[in-house]
Amino acid sequence: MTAPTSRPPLLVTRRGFLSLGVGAVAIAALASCTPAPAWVPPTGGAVDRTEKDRRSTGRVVTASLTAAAATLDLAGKPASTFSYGSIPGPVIRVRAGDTLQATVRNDLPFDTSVHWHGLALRNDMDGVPPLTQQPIAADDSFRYEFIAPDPGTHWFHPHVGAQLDSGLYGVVVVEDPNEPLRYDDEWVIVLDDWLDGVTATPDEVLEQLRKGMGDMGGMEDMFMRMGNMLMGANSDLLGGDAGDVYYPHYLINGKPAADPAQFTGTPGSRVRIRLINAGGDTAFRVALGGHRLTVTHTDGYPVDPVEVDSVLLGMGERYDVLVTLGDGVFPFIADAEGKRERGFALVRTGGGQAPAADVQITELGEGSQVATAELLAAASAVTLGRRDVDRTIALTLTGSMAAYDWGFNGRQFDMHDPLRDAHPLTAGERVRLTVTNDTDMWHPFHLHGHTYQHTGGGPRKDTSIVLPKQTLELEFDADNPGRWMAHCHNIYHGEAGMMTVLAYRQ
Ligand SMILES: [Cu+2]
Repeated sequence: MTAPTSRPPLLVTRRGFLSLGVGAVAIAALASCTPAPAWVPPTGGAVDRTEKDRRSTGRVVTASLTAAAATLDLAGKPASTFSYGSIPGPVIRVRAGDTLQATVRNDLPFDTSVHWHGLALRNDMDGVPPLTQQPIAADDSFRYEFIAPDPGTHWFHPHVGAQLDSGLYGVVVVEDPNEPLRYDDEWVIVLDDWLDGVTATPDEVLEQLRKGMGDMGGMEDMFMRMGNMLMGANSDLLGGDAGDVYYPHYLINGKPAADPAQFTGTPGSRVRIRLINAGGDTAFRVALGGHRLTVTHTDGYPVDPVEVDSVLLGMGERYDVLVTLGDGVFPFIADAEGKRERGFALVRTGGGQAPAADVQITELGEGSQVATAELLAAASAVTLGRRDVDRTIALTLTGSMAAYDWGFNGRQFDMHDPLRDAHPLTAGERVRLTVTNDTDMWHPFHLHGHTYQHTGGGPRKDTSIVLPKQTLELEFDADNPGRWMAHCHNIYHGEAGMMTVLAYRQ
């Protein structure tokens, strides 16, 4: 074992012990008296008891997913990729309290898993190998089975490597048996940045990014493509650098702007739109030309309704909006924030000429109002009750594009030793996370297994944009024992090491 010369070695040999002096002796003694905490395992007693206590309807919904090679049609040009049978994958619908039994068959040429993003489920079904399960090997299958406790718009994707940046993603809608919203129609709209099978594979992108950019000598401010990297993508909304990966396409429900997805409806009808950002490295600012949007939910949880022109979604975030449709043909735009490109679709309720894909709309223009988490307040039914914080965990987002050494608290995560730097929790605690972004770039912070509330009456969420130099204070109740990832949902940052674990002590 090697250790930095400036610090005493962790394993103190007799010789080292004698030569290091009193301070090192004290450290060594302390280390030997503090056994590694015994963590709650992902399966067994505590996890089973928590599942048993979940409100259950007794109804079982079955789903069958096959992850396999696929071809995506990009306006007539085929792209080789992987999918769950379609892009996006299926929309799985359950009611709150139902048990979802989803069999995943792996016809991919590599290991995979399925993570159920946003669901506070039992730990052994969270889909994070090797932390919560063994990976699903090629030609093997795995059955996920869990109670889906809370209503909301959620989604699923692999939690292995950069697979999420292929076509492997789908939607889970947990319906509210006592749905308070009134609407005539519902659209699920999944946004994605696309490169697989066109410019590179996600693995090739990661390999290139890992080399780092080094010192660009000021060149990083110029807007240009360099291989799979995009330089100079800038956004005031995101506090600077908007993203670093070049994507040749931005998709709405699997369709590029050149062959736009179409949504049809009736003038005057009210539509609930469930928006999901399944991208790898792109925030989307979403608007419907000629319409205002009423934000009702984020990350599945209700907020006090707010009317806005557009909504900003970081990777992994979901927003539900209500819109009352006008009469005509309208552009639905998902601006790739800071990247000077867009996803484009059409909403048709009547006759008329379809707008061009590059149409400018006031809803995305100067002075328009954008919904971000800061603007929102949790609906009273889902606020965390007032109580004292039992534990504060400081998570600092660290690293740089130059070195591509993204991490937490200066440490890069190692999936082979996932509990190495785990932050301990005890069941029953009110926990405050202070998430500080010490980097020059925004990050979408995501916590598994729990939905926190932004302090000061903010929204309940599981994925939050953290701007450069910003600190978010997030609180949650530790009521779901197990080992849970907290990570950046920029798939390349996460893979480079911007992940950590919150683990319940036995
Ligand atoms: Cu990040």
